[in-house]
Amino acid sequence: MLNLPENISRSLRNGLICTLVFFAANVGYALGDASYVTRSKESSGLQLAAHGKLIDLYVDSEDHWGLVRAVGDLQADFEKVTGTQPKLEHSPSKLGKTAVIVGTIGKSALIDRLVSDGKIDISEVRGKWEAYHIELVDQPAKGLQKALVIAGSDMRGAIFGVYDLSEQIGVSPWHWWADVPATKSSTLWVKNGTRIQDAPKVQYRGIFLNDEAPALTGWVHENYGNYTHEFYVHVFELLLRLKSNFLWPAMWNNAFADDDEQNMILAHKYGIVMSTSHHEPMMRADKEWDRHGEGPWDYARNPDRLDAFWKEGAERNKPYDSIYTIGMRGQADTPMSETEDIGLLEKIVDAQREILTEVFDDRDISEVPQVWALYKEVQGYYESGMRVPDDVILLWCDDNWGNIRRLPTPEERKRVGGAGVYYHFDYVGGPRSYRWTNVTQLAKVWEQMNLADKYDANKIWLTNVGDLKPQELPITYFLDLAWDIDDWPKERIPEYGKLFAESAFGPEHTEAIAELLTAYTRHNARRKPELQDATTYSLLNYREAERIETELAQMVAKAEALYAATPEERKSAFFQLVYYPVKASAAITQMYIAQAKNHLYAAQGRSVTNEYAKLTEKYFDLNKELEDLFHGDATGGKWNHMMSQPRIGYTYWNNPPADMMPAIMLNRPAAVADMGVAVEGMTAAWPAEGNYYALPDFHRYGQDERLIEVFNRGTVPFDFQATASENWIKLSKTSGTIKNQEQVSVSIDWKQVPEGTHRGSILVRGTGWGGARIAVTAHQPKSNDLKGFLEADGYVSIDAANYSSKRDVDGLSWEVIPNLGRTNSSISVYPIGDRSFENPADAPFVEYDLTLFSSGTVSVETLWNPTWPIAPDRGLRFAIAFDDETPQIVDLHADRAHSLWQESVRTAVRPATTSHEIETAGHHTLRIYMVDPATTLQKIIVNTGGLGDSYLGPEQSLLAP
Ligand code: REL
Repeated sequence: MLNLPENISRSLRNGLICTLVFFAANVGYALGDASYVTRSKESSGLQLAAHGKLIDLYVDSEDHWGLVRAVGDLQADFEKVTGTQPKLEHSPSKLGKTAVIVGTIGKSALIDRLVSDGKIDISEVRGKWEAYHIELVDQPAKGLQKALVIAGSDMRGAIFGVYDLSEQIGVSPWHWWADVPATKSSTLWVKNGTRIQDAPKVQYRGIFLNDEAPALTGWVHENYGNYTHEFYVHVFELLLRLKSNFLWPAMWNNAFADDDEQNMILAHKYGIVMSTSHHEPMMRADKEWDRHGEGPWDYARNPDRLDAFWKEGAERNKPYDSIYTIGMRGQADTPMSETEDIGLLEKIVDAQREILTEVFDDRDISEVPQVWALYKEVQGYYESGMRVPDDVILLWCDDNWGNIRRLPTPEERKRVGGAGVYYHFDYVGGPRSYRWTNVTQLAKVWEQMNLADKYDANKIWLTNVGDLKPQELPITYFLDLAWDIDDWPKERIPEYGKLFAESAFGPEHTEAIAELLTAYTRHNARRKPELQDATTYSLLNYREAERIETELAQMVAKAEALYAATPEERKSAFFQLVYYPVKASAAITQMYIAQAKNHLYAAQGRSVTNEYAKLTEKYFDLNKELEDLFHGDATGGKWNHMMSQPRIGYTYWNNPPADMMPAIMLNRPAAVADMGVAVEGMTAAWPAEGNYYALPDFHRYGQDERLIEVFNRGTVPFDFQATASENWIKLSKTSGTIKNQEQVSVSIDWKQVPEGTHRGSILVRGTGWGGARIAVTAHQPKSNDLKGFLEADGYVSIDAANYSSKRDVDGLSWEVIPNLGRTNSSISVYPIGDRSFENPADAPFVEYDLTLFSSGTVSVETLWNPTWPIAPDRGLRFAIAFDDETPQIVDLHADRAHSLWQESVRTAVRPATTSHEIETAGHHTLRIYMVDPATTLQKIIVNTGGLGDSYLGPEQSLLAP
C-alpha cells in the first residue's frame, strides 16, 4: 500500500498539491494510489452508495463525447459494485443533495462555475496535458450539500479522473480483458479531505498489438469477424482505464482505418491517439498498399504514387488525433534498400513534410505530431548522420529483446520534438521469436524505462504486447511507469506484484501471488520457453535440473492451492493471470527435463527410460490441456484461440507450424536382473568400460552431498550392497533391493577428516562381475582466517547484490535492483547520468570479501544484463581488481559481433571473463568498479579451476560464519 509521503512528494514534484489521506478498509484502487474511497461510513465524508441508494452522477451533455461515454462506464461500474445503477444527470437542477460532478475545464459550465466561485482551485492543472483534479467539496452549488468533483484539464484528463474513481470503488481496468470481477459493496464513501491532482510524465503512453496471428486474430475473427470497431472499443476502453492514450494497431493482415471506417472515428472520440508502426508511414497501414497501391513500394521508382498514397493518409486522418510515422522502410519490417541510402530517405522525409504542410494548412507543421522510429537498420541512418527536422519525435528502440539500444545524448536532449522509446514484451524474429506467454520481469522493465526517463526519452513510451493476453501484468506496470516512474522507485518493484494481486484478487493472498508472479517471470526470463530444450539445465552439474524441477514443482503446487482457494467468481481471472502462465510455463521446462533424463537414461541402459518418455509426453499433453482450459472451461469459453501460439519444437527463429513433441527414446529391457551404477556428474554409468568412476571432489565448504544411483537394466529385481573404504565416507544406505532405481547419498564426516586431501572409495555390488568402484576425494582446508564467501568445489559464486561494502562517489552509488536477473537481484549505479569514470581509482565500487584456499591463476566470470551502451561514442565498461591489483577495464561491447548479441539475449546475460594472479591463499577482496553508467551486474563466479558447465552457474557459495 502506498505510504503518504510518497504520494505527497509525487504531487509536489508535479507542482500539484495533494491533501488526503486515510488508510481504512479500502476497496480496490489504482495500483499504488492512496485510497480515497472506503466501504465503511466516513463522518464528514460523502456517501456514494448505501444499501440501494446511489449518489447521482453528473456530466454536461455538451462536454466531450468521450467523457460523457466514460461517465456511462462509471455508471455501469457503480452498478457492478453495488448492484444498483446510479442516475446519470446532464442538468444540475435535477441533482439531489449530493453528486459526483465530472467535467472538462472549459467544456463544462458547472465545473467552470465551481472554479469561478472559488469552490475548487484548479490553477495547478489548468492547461496541463491530461491532468485531473478530484476533490470533495462542501456546498459546491445551490441545492448541493456535497459533491465529489472530478475536473480534467482536457478530455483525457477528465476521463482518467473518472476511471480513477472506478478503480477506487472496486472495478479493475482488467474487468473485461481478464474477467476480474468488481469488488462488491453496498456501501461506498469518499473520505473527508479528499483532494488529488495528478498528471502524466510521459506524453504518449501505449501499446502495439502485433504478431497477432494465430492467437488474437483467431479470437477476433471468431468474435467480431475482423478487426472492426466492435473489437477496438474494448482496446480503447482498456487503454483509458490504464490511463494511457496511444495505440499502434494490429497490422499483420489488417489496416485499421481501411478495415472499418468507424475504427479511426471511434479511436478519436474515445480519446485514443492513433499511429502506425515503424514501417507504415503517414497513417497508412502496410496492407493498404497491397490493397490500393500501384507499382513498387520503392520511392526511387514510384514517388508520385507513393506521395499520393501518403497524402490520402494525411487527409483521411486530419480530423483525428494522430502521430504521423515518417520515413520509409521496406514492406513487412524489412530495410528500404540493401545499403543505406540517406539521400533517398531524406528526400522521402522532405516529401512527407511537404504533404503534411499542405494538408494541415490551418496550423504550423510543428503542431502536427510526427515520429521517426529508429528501428533496426533505421538507427544506422541516424548514426551515419541523417537528421530530421527538430520538431519530429525520435523514437529510440530496444533490440526487440527488451534492451534499449540507444538513448539521447545531452545534445540530443535539447531537440524540441523530444524522444521516445519503442519496447518489446513479444517479438517475431531472431534469434528466436517469443510470442506465447509472459516472459518479462518487471524489474527489467524498470531498469530499462528508468534509463529512458533519465535520458529524457519520455515523449512516447510504446511497447509491443503481441496478442495483448497474457501480458496483463507487464502492460499495467509499463503504463504505470509511463504515467510517472517517480511514483515507482526500484525499491517498490517487489511491492508491485502484491498491489496487482490485491487489485485482482483481494487482500488475502497478495504475498503468495506476488511471489508466484516473480517466480514464473524470472523462470521465463532466464531462457524463454521457445529457446529451451533438453540441454538447457544441467543434469550433471550443481544438480541444476533437479533444483529447477523443485522450484517449478513448488510454484505449481502454490498456484494449485491458491486456485483452489480462489472464490468461484474470481477463478477465471486467477486462471488467466496466474495459474495458466505459472503451470503452462512450468510444464515446458518439466517436459524438457524429462526428455533430458529420457535420453541420459537410454544411453545408460536404465529400465526406467520409458517412464521418462511417458513423462515427457505427459507434460507435452499437459501444456495443451491447459491451453484447452484457457480456451474453454476455465474462462467460460470467452478466450478461445488466445493461447494457440505454437511454442514447442522450434528449429530456427520462426515458430513451427504446430507444437512438436520432443524426440524421445524407448528401450525394451530384458527379463533379467542387471545392475547399473550412475555417478553424479558423469554421463557414463558402470559397467560401461574404459571409465574411471569418481564422484566430484568433496570440499569442506562445498556441496555437502553427492549421489550415486543404482539402477536396473532389466526387469527382475536384485539386491545390492554398498560399502565405503573409509569411516569418514557416509552412505545414506548400504543395501537394498532395486526394482527400478535407488539413490545412495554420499557425504563426509568432516570431524574425522584431518586437514589436507584424502582419498577413499565406495564399492557397489549387485549383479555382474566385481561391482562398481567409485573414487571419493575430500579436501579439508585450513579453517582459520575465514572471511566472506568461501572457495569450494573449485569456485566461489556470489550473487552481485550481496557485496560486503561499497564506496560511493559524488552521490553515485551501486544499488540493488530487486528481483532483476536470472538468479536473485542485480546491482547498478544510481542515479543514472552521463558521467563515465575513465580512471577506476576515482570510481564508485562494490567490494566482495572472499577466502580462497588455493593460489595461482584464477578467472572471474561476471554475468551482466544484456544492456546496450546507450551512448553512441563509448562502450559499456566496468573495471575489476583483486586486492591492490591495477583494475582491469573491460568493455562488455568490445566485440559487437551479432552472434555475441544473439547469445546474450538467448541466455539473458552478457558474460565477461578476466584473469587474475592470486599470490597466496587466504582472505581477498574483489572489487567491481563503475566505468560507464547503465551496467547492471547479476552474478560473479571466481573459477579456481573446478567450474563445471551449467546454465545458471553454481548457487551462491557459503559465507564464513
Ligand atoms: O516487433 C516489431 O516491431 C516488428 O517485428 C513488427 O512490427 C513487424 O512489422 C512485423 O509485425 C511484421 O510485419
